[in-house]
Amino acid sequence: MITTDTIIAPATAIGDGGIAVVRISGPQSLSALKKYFLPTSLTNNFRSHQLYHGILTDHLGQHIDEVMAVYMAAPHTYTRDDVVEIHCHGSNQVVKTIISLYLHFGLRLAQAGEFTYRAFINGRLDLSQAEAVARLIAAKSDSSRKLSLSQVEGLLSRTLYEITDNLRNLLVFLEAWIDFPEEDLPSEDLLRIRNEISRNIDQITAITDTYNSGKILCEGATILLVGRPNVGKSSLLNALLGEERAIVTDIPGTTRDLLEEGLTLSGVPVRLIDSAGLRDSTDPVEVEGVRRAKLKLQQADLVLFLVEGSATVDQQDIYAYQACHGYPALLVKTKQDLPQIADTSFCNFPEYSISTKTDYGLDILRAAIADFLLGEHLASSESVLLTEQRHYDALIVACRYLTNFFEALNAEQPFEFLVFELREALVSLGQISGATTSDDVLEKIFSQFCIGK
Ligand SMILES: Nc1nc2c(ncn2[C@@H]2O[C@H](COP(=O)(O)OP(=O)(O)OP(=O)(O)O)[C@@H](O)[C@H]2O)c(=O)[nH]1
Ligand SMILES: [Mg+2]
Repeated sequence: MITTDTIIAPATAIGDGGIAVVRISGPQSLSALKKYFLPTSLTNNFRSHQLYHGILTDHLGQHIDEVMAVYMAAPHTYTRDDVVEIHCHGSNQVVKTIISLYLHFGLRLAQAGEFTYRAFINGRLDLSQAEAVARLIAAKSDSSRKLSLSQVEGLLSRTLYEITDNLRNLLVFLEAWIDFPEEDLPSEDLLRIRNEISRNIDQITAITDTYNSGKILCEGATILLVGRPNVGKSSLLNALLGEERAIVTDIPGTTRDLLEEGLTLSGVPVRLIDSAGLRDSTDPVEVEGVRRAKLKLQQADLVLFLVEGSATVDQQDIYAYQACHGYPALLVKTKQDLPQIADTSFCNFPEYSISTKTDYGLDILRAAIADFLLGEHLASSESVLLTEQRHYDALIVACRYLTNFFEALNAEQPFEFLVFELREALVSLGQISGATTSDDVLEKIFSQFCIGK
């Protein structure tokens, strides 16, 4: 991708709005602005980072729109190149006219993510930060926003930079020793290297351990409500949602299909799925509902297995229990407002009692779900939480090379072997920051951005 020409794109979403912003980046930014923008102050000497009011005209001097414009001189800009932003009225037609005016002038329409790509190439962001920008734009929950922002601000990058820096120093040190094959490494150096590598392995493992939680906080967890007909699954869905979303009746077999709703439970974004009551039915609609519910079990991050506290446990409960067995699950005893007679000793999931009539136990259940899904990572917005599969994979590979290194060191293998493992670990870590990422991977990552970012 060429990175030295001047690009233009709408920076705000297509559609009607109060204002829209057109962004220009590259060496011709200022001359492009001066060519068609007539500031009310009649200045021709635009001060950087100052907003000017004026009229944008076309090449015949015809008014296009009354706008505000800002010129931002490199390097204190998003792309680190000269940037101009034109704030016009938020009409598609105005934006289109401005863009075609400047395409005619000689600017190029930016590709998706190209502004951020320039920020990356110019060293303003590393690759993991650029990816977090895309996540931030797409964030659908508050936790996802917070996590993405902390990554844009460099929380993960800084931690990985520290590790990379340490490994690089070790590499230089060991490479120097290769030139003296007849000499042994002093024992204090050996000890130091061993300690440092094992500390780095621990640091990386601590980060990879957060991947599940990070993914849940960013993308949300899937929770499936399971139990025999009439236990109160749809009632629980409604209670957690705070609205009468699902049909509730006292007729067993009311819910036939999967019903999915998004909500936030104690700060954790979840997709709650109500399902058909599990039982061995002959009704073809119900059979299909049960089949779908069982299929969903495999994708659930957590299963809520419901048993009616006010009824004796029967064969259908056992049938439903067997379907949930082996999946991460909590037992929820329902209808606590009625006399409790269910003997749940057949089930070894952690047990909670609720009533959707009195709201008894719902807060405790919410907290238990959040705790189950995130555990120790629940309140740790200050620490690194991994959200990208790509980062996770690279860290796992890096960790493997470091473990090989550690073993080779203990086995007193030649320095050449040690150096090889260390170099490979650094290549893997560099894939996260973008230092060693191949062009096609870069292209794939940036093409997922929206136009104008
Ligand atoms: N007393 C009492 N009744 C409840 C409670 N929760 C649900 N019920 C009643 O139990 C019946 C069944 O509730 P649903 O929520 O439809 O049960 P379900 O598990 O979705 O049933 P299916 O869709 O048929 O599988 C309804 O009559 C509800 O009013 C509760 O906490 N206390
Ligand atoms: Mg139901």
